[in-house]
Amino acid sequence: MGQETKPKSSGGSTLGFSTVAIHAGQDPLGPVRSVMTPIFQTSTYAQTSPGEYFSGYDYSRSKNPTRTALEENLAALEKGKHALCFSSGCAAADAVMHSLKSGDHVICGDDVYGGTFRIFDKIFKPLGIEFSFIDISEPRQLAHAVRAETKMVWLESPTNPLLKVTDLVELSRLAKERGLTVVVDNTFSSPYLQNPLELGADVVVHSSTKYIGGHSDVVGGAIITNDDALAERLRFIQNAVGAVPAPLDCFLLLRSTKTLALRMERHCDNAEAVAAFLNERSDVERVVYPGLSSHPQHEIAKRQMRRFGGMISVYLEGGLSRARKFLESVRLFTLAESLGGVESLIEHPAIMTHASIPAEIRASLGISDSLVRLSVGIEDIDDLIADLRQALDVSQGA
Ligand code: P1T
Repeated sequence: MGQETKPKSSGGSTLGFSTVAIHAGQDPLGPVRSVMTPIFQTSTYAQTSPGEYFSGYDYSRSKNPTRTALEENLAALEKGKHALCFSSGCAAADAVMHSLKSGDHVICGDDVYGGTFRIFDKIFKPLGIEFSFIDISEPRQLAHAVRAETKMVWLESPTNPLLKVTDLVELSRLAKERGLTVVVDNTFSSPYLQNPLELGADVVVHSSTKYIGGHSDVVGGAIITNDDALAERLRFIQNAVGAVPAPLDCFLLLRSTKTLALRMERHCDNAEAVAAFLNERSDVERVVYPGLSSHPQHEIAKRQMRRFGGMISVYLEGGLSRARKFLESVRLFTLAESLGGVESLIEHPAIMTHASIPAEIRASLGISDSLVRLSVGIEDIDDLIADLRQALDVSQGA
């Protein structure tokens, strides 16, 4: 069996998601035709004459074969032409922002990961890039925020941590009318549940630390786009700044994408059951999950997502003391930052992941002391529900 039987990428192909995940970018390589892409643990490559190298690789900050395989794989999964991998999701966001210049203006969704807000507010704002934060789940708000200097719209859908959903087709259409680049952080959906490029977005960003990695053992990021000129600029920034992932991390992520579809299906099954359970509890004030018909953008989520994901946010009755007691009482769920791994995690956004957002902004958004965020893993659902039930019971009246 030769490599020609393996799909090199999904470009224009009709292959299913898992077939692409398992094969794209991963032709058997090298003298022993290893089925798994090797970890090319090398910083440099031999040249035949100064500036001439037959492999196409000269130095691993610029390019590394394990990273190339991952980039081809992620491009195929997001239905894009170009993918660029980074050492973290924040490094990917940083590279996108470096494509702008001082004086440019960015319209950003008002609910984004705290670290993303921090890069914009504390790194790029002082360098002269301006930001307006708006509720982008109402795409028509865009018209009020646009200026002559506006270049980019940045959003998450569903958002972290409030799980707001934006109609990406409508937003992209409105942004395109004004010549704006639409960047969607697709971390919460993963490429399995939603492909923003197909919905009209220009750029997709991922923290591959989350569902793409899926095992809480790698920190990584990625950018995917169909825009040749932007990809070339980002490739330059990736090499010049150098926030690239190590070959081992690329290998681990390649291993992970092979099971992304299976994991996502189970995350969704479990999250739907957990959301239904929490929804029945009288000591839970509100459950926020795009799969519930009570979610304000449930119909949009149904249209643009394959399923509704593994993330749930809940407002508990009883304020901070109840939330704290609840978070201290879970046994299977681990109290930790991050999300998207096979194991269930739980956290308090106001104190943990979104602490870098000023308190008054958090309050106005609804990131309150009674808000708890769950990343529902792929354990047995009865065990997860039993754990939440006992922690809710124990924390009552705290
Ligand atoms: O942690 P890093 O790989 O740098 O990714 C940053 C990032 C970007 N975008 C979204 C939507 C994210 O959720 C994150 C990281 N988020 C967490 C660590 C968290 O617990 O929410």
